[in-house]
Order: sequence, then C-alpha cells, then structure tokens
Amino acid sequence: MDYKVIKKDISKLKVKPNLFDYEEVYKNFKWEDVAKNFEGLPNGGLNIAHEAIDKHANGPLADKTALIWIGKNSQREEYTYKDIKRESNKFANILKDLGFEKGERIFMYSPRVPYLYITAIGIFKNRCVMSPLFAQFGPEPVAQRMVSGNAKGLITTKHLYEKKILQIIDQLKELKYIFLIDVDEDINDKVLSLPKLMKNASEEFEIPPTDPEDMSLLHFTSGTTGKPKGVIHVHKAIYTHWVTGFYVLDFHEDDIFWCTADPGWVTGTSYSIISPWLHGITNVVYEGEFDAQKWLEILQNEKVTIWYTAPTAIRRFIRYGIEPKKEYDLSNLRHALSVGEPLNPEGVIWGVEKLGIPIHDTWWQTETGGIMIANYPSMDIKAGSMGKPIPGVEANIFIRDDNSIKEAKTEESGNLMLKKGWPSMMRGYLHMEEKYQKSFVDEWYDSEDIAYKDEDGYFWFVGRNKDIIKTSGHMVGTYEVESALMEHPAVAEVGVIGKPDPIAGEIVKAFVALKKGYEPSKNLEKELIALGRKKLGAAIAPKEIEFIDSLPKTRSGKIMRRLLKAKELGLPLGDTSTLEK
Ligand code: 6R9
Repeated sequence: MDYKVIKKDISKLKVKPNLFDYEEVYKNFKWEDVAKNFEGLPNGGLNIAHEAIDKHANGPLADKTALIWIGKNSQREEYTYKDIKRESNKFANILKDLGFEKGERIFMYSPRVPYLYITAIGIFKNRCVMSPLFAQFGPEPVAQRMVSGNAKGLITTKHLYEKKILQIIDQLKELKYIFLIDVDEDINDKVLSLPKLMKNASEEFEIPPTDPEDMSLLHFTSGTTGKPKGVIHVHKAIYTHWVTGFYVLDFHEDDIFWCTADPGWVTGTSYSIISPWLHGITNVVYEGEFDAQKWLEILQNEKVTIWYTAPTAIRRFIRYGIEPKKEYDLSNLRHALSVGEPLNPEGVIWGVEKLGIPIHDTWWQTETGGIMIANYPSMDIKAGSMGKPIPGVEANIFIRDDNSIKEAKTEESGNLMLKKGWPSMMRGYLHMEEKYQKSFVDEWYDSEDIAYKDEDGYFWFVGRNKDIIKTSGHMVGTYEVESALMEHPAVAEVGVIGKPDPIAGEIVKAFVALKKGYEPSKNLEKELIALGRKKLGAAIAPKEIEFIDSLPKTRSGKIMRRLLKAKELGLPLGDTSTLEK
C-alpha cells in the first residue's frame, strides 16, 4: 500500500509531548508503576470517583474548572472540582439512603446535561454500576438493555420517561426507582424528582472500601454486527485511562480537552468523563448534535487545546468543504485525534491542510476499555495507519483457526489480538460467559478485526472480520477499497460490501455518498470504477457503484455495512437499535 508520511519535528511542537521516545517508554513500561499516580481510598482500595474528582477537590485543584458545559441553546455553565465533589456526594447519599447496594446497575438515559456527569461520579462513589444509553434510543433498545443489565435504577428526563419508559415499564421488573432530572416534584413514590432529592441530600459522603476489581461500568457494544452485549468493566480500568490520557491524548495541566462522544458510547465515558478528570484538566461537554459551525465556535471560544473526535465528523467537514483554519482562530488547538472507524488517509491530511495539525488515529473497542493502538504526538504518522500499541499493551496479528492461532508474517492480514492482562480489559459479557470465553485463545484476546503489521511495527486496519469480502479467491478488506474511492474529489463517504455472485463468489460493491456540489452520473460511476482499478487492480476494484444520500451509521458514527448488505439482498435488517435516525 502506498502511503504518505507526516513527519514530526518535536522541536516544533508547542508543548513537549509526554511520550518523547516511544521505543524507550514501551520497552521499560510496567503497569505497577502507574499505581503511583493514584492516591487510593483512605479506607483501602481504588475508586474511580476518588481519583478523578475527590483527590483534586481536596487539594490545590479544588477551584479549578473541571467541567465546561455548553447547552444546545448555547447556555454555558462551569463546575469546579469542588462543585463536582459536592454534587456527586449528594447523589451518592441519595443512592445509599434509598438502599442501592454495591454492584447494582443504574442506567442513564439522558441528553448530555451536567447531571449526567455528576451522577456518574455519584454512582461510582456508592459502588453501584453505571450503564449509559443514548438518549436517542427508542423504547425497545432501552428495554432490551435494561432487562439484560438487571437495571435497579434509572436516571432520565420527564420527556423520555413519559414518551419511552412508560411503554416498557412492565418489562423492567427489577427497577426500584426512576430519577427525573427536570421535575420539581415526585411523580409517585418510585418516580422521583432528582433536584428535590439533591436539595435535601447531605454534602458529605465517605466512599466505602472499593476493590479495584469491583464492577464500575456496564457498556453495551455498538452492535454493528449482532445483538448488543453488556461489557463489564471494573474500577481498575483507570490505569489504562490514566496512561492513555498521558501518552496518547498528551494531557498537560493547563489543557482544555473536548471529546465529542456521548457517554452512550464507551468513548464518552472513558474519555469524556474519566481520563481527563484523572489528570485534573478542564473537560468540555457540548449537549447539541453535530453542527460544523457550532463545533468550530466551541473549539475557538473555549480555547480547546486537545480535541478527540470521530472520522464521521471529519468526513462531514470534508463533505461540506469547510476550512476551519480560514474561518476560525484555532491557534490554541495543538492535538487532534479520532476513534471509532478507520481514519482514511484523506482525513489525516485534511487535518494537516485545513486544521493545521494532523488527526491522530486511535484504535480500541468497548471490550478493551481504553485506547490500545495509537498515533502519538512525537511519532511520524503513516497516513491511514492506526499506529502502534500503547505502552503496556502487546498487540499482534494471528491467523486464527477456531482454537489455535499462528503468528502472521509481516504485512500478512489476520486477526488483531491483544495479550491478556491490561487493566481495562473487559471482565466479562454479562450473562454470556461462553461468548466471553470464545473471545480468547490461549493468552490472547481476539478483537475480531482484521489488520496487518508492517515492517516498522505500525498496524493497519483491513476490515471487521465479518465484513471481509471473498472475491475470485482474494480476501478484500473494506478499508482499502473505501480509502481508494475516498481519493476521488467528489466522494464524501463510502461503504463497501460483498455481493454474492455465481462466478466470483462475491463481487465488491460500493455505496457512495457525494460531497456538496456533486451529482450522481454514469460518468462519475465509470470514473470511480476506473479509479478503483488503477489503485487496487481489477480483481479487488468495485464492480458496482451505487450512489446514496448518506450511509446508514450507528449513533457512534460507524458505517453499518451489515445493513447495506441486508438491504441489497432483501434480507431481514437484524438489530437496528443503534442506527442513527
Ligand atoms: C472505541 C470504539 C469497536 C470497533 C473496532 C473496529 C472499529 C474503532 C477504529 C476502528 C479502524 C480505528 N474501530 N476504532 N476501526 N480504525 N481507529 O469504537 O468501540 O464501539 O466497541 O467499536 O470499531 O472495528 O473493533 P466500539
């Protein structure tokens, strides 16, 4: 694969990166050494809430801004570390007084309002488990997740309660209380006003002893390929959140960080709540949906220094021909990253040209709890590569044959696997022990992503295992074909599938959404097929092109190739609960 290298000149970086010499740090890294960054609970153990909030609130950072919240109507609120400590203490007391016990799951089904971030910390303090859902989910996906997660509590809005929850309430047999964040009076003795409870709650709370292995989060996976699974995480995951905040996001004490993800997606909890607060920096949250101009205004006005977003957002900027640097003062922005999907070389280079800094791709999964493979501020970027494993994580490519694995050769595609034992590794799929066991072969966790490693140790994404196309004896990764077509100036987004074919087994079909100002035509179709042949060769190039307005995506911005395929073949659509509507 030909690629462009973005050279890094460390002397030109505004701030000296925490990861100065990748090879050196990687070689000497030990997870035990990370412990020194944590205080531990006075009565023993390790609790996310103490390390992320109370530790700072009890020290010199007490009056520092922990959260800048921008509402969808441009309201703006600031909370200090002391504020978050006090408010989360109140919620922890509410849970305790109502009899919520260790390990019980509290679901969150709310827009990105300050209460969401405050109650998350309160939940950890009472050793309950937080389980976040997208506010845009309909009643069915909510019921499915709450039932399988044994929901004992729910935090939501009056609107969502009346319009969605009431329809499914009979299914929520284990639910004890519902907290409504925007009513002043209780609805009945089970559906309570959170503001009223907060008014009367004590501001003092002592976190009970917490085992690092106690469950903290239950996250349902995106479900692009099947039924959502409840992924179990524990308090100890903060080791990974601390390390990746330090080395990958490159947090320094004066940073203002904005992760655009919703907590309904794991990125929005690991990196829009936990990691920045572990580092005592200022965290920005925006309640509204994607809006290019509004987003750029936030980057400018809040003087954001580090921005963590997703390829789908970058592609939207590209699609509408927006040139951030020309229109806004983004001089504070020094580091930009993305996750969730492959970042095509186009995206990395768009960053260099239009933002003034490259976008750094990072790879991880709900199951890994935190970033596992990344591009670092000090390391040259091979545009289109996911980068190298974080210190403390061993990644490799294997050819898997059920329960045996064989190491792949350099540049040979295979399953991307991670050596067991990093602190934020999932501890199970709730109620699916067998499925969990199947994720491991020997000492290795199988991500079910297909990738390869080059001679310099950079990892390259090929495609999700289930999306790999088999055409005339070739294995074709979706990413390679999509990236090739993305090079055409008219193309904004591409999703590729294998379409059954009596001769070839499958043929490659591409669904293409065009940039603003371009129209579908026979000519354009021919051009794209020709571009594919030139870049990929006739065997792998798409044989069919279909223009569509936009590609089906999950709420976290992932292209749902499975849906494109099901529609093409007239098959049942399967689970569409995470589909962005
Ligand atoms: C954090 C998150 C995980 C799946 C993963 C892979 C895809 C994520 C990627 C990427 C290529 C990247 N993915 N980052 N593919 N390059 N940088 O996204 O978790 O929602 O569980 O999804 O997303 O296929 O296996 P999750």
